[in-house]
Amino acid sequence: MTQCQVGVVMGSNSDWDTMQHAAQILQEFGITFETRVVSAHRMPDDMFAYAEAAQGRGLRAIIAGAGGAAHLPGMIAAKTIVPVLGVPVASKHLQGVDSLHSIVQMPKGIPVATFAIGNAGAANAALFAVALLASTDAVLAEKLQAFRAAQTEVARNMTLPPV
Ligand code: RP5
Repeated sequence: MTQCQVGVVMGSNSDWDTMQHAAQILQEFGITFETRVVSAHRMPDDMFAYAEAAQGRGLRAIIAGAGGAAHLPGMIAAKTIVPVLGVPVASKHLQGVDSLHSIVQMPKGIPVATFAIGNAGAANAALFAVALLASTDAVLAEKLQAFRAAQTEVARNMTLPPV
């Protein structure tokens, strides 16, 4: 396996529609990353192996997305001290509120940084990973500042329809 800065994992390939938004941001910032399906309940041994190897492989953050009883981020966090950023994927019946509660309600001692349900959460998890890496990378910090400035410009140029 090649060395990557960030791991993007998810419980199913059905999570990709959401998680691709994390991958796109990482790509935009030139972060090296890998994407994997690591299902907590269908491949628990693989999940533990991935988490246990993460630090030694040089991963600086793991973005983990899952839906429903979304135990993947918390279980990965239980097996590594690499920061885990959890993305609640929208579920069919409860629209991702179940995923959000599953990820955000970690008991004291094992944190998972939890983001919004869906695409915005996936993108923001990646931006958070960028910010983590930017704390020791001046070039990346400049890119992040430029990204923010571009957003500001877009907002400043927003117009509203006449009443
Ligand atoms: C979770 O169950 C996955 O993270 C996914 O969000 C959800 C449904 O998985 P599939 O039935 O689509 O494979 O484990």
